[in-house]
Amino acid sequence: MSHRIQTTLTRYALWLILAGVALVVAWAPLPARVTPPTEHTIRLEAKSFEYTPSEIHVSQGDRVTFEIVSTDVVHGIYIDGYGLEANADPGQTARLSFVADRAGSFRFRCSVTCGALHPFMIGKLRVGSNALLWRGIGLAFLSVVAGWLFYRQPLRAK
Ligand SMILES: [Cu+2]
Repeated sequence: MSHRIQTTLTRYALWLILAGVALVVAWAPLPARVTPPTEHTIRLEAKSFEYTPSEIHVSQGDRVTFEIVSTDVVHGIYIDGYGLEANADPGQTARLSFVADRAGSFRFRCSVTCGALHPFMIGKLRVGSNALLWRGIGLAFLSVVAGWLFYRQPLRAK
């Protein structure tokens, strides 16, 4: 009898601790934001059949402005995942401004058929994760722990 009560108490205590940790993970202010949102103006040179630079790295939440300069024929840009598009006439700077609110690795590619190797005119935009992602990972981990606890100490019918 007393053993059963103790088991129940232990289980409640565990759940309480788990819930507390979950709240902290979800809401605790971070001691220092890893990187405050910044503005990037990136000159992106387009020529058949490449972008320079071909890889761009920003942090989630940053405002990004591409200044696309074509040095030969008409090129374009389409950013996967963001669904953004712009065309760049030779000699004219095309601007594409957006907030990098989605973390991950996205390809950008030429959106104007510009020649034989046009399909291979590809670059990469990497948007580094922010705290939100880490909180998500933390919570996912906790739910796994919770699931494991529940599995180990299933509620008894009586
Ligand atoms: Cu092209």
